[in-house]
Amino acid sequence: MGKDPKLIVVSNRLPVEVVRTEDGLKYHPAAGGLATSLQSVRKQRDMVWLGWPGIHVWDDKERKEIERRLLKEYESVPLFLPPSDFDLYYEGFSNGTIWPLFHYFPQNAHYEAREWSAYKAINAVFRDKILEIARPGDLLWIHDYHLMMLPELVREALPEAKIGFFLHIPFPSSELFRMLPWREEILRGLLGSDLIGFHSHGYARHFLSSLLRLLGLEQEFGRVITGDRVVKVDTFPIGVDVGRFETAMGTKAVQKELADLEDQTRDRKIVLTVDRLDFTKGIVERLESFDHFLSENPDWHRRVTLISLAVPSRTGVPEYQALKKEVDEAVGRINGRYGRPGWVPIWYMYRFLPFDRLVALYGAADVALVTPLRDGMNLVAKEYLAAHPDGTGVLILSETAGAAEELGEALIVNPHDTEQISEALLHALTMSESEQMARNLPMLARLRRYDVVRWAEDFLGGLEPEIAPAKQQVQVRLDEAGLELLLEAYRSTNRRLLLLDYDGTMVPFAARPEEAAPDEELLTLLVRLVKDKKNTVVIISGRDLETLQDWLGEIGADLVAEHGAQIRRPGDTKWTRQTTEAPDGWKGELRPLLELYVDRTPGSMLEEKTASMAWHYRRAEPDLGDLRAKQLMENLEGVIANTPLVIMQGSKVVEVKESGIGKGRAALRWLDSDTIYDFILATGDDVTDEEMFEVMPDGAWSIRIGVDRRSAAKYSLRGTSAFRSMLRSLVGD
Ligand code: GDG
Repeated sequence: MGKDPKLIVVSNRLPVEVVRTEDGLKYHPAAGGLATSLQSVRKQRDMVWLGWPGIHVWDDKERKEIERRLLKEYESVPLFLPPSDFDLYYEGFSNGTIWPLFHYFPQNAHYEAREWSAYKAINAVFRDKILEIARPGDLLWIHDYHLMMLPELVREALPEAKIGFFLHIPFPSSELFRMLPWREEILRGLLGSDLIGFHSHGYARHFLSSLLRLLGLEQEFGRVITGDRVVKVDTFPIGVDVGRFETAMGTKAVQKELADLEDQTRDRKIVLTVDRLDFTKGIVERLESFDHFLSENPDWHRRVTLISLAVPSRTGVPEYQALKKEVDEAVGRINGRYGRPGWVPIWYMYRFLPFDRLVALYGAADVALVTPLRDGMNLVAKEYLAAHPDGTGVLILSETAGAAEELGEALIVNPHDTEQISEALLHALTMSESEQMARNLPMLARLRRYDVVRWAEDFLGGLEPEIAPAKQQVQVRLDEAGLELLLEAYRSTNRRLLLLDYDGTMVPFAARPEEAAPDEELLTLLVRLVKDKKNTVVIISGRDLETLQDWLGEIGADLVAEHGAQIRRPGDTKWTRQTTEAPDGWKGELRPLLELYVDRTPGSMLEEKTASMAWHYRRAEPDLGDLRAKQLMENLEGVIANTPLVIMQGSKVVEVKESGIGKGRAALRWLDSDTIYDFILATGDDVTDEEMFEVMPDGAWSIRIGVDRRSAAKYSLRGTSAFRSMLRSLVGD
């Protein structure tokens, strides 16, 4: 096919269902939704769909036959999931834990260890199948809450894979999400992706805040660094195939349905609701609102019919059976109370309708009442608008549906507010056609622009390799070829200066600074570098001298502590304090202010060093920490104006220090010495290292560790483990 790489779409269910009937196996393709959206993608690239075919099959011959047909006719690869784990994974963990919790029904969620195990086991079955069919360069697009562990499982086996994940349901606030006993595992599972997509900005924000609060991972413009990888988090609100609804409205079949409907409802207004029968959809609450409307507005009796289509769902689950009973009863009660000969207020259908009939209902409805208590997006709202291309009709939409973020011109309601919904109904039923069009046409224009095809293309585009943002001084990422050049330069030189930062460069950040001690491998590497007579190795750190002494005192390197305030050369018995013009006693004056911030910010702490005082807030509640840091900086700025003190903000730390102390000035002690170095390497990760990069002579290898951002360094390396492997190559491993 085309030059684009193959796309493997992975979801719990295939877009085609295999059903066993008396006449043998039948294949029912699922219309609409994802299946349609990916039609146009199919035209541009090879694509296969991997998922459960909706049937358990034991007979090998039958399996082969299903496999053959699905691949040939539906470009689908069926995955026969082990029945022993299936219910625990599907009804259990997916629909009994994640579904209610993520829809803000924690009281409905249960937490069962064996369901969680089955969930992981089934995700691993998906992984195994992917490993069987994926080729290098293929794109993987994993869908939805049934498969949240899959990205990490695939990543472990295929570190170079391109993996996208899209969540179709809400991602809840971190306060809810943290109730899940396996919350960290789920987050790590998702972080195996390169791109994680959500319907709304709110869900993406919740996810990022869970990453920060539960895993301590920070984000920058939706990019999260985990280990050596960058994971992008972004918003892709799913659209509908507007053209399909417009076209359907013009067909004979739909027109006939419409005529029949009009015949039956005559001059009555139609209010329509369409949902899967699920507790998240707010069906009972909505019926109560309709009840309220009828009781408040007797003049609307006989003039309005509520057509309520409820699609059977998870019918084997007791909670869903109870819900069905509740809905049945509410409908019976309302019809009993208000119904008159010739007028049934609610027409209730509990079934799945063919597409034409559904479209006819959309077309006939004067009002669509879409009031889920929570919904990832809600396609019904969009489909209703698409079925009214002239812009007539009124959409009443719940503020807690993802769609509300895009469809702001609808009548937006709180799905729990009976009074408000009843008023919205009255407003909708009496709305002028010009107001209807003024509201709907802008929404329709948006739906046409960002339809389901654009949605899929947009997501897949986000998965393509990133073009570096056009920033000034973006560093060159040291790829294999670059590292080879560096190595060549290293090997062919004899007086080499290595200026190496410690935290964030040699070791990743730990939650507590004291936990970031060097491991055995690092110590061995450093000793080997120091032992090489051609090297001068300088560890140049912001750490206090005791820690540096304790951790690295024995390796024989030059040590620079506290950003240059203290220096110890190999063989020295003592550290040398670098002098500045700061008056004695400045710390005593500033200490009360800094201590005030420690008291006001739980989890933060004060560190005193020779020439500086640092307020650390890595362990504070993140938002409070950031706020307090800003306040502290402002406060300090006032106090230290016109003194030889400066304020520095590093990674989760605000530091006041004597000016004239810094890694730049410290580095100059070696650069300006009598030795002429023929190879200079400077590595660091944060703002305090920038001063060092700035004083590097031309020809030096200055390398920033971490994702690309503005820096005076010439090069960048992705993270501490990339740095570690560079060290290994330097010593010849
Ligand atoms: C999940 C998220 C998100 C319904 N009844 C009939 C019928 N339908 C079709 C509708 C619509 C679809 O089913 C329902 O889509 P929703 O978006 O409302 O809800 P979920 O199925 O829960 O989907 C949701 C969605 O994923 C996409 O990301 O929007 O928030 O929960 O397309 O037309 N179709 C036919 N007969 C019916 O009786 N033919």
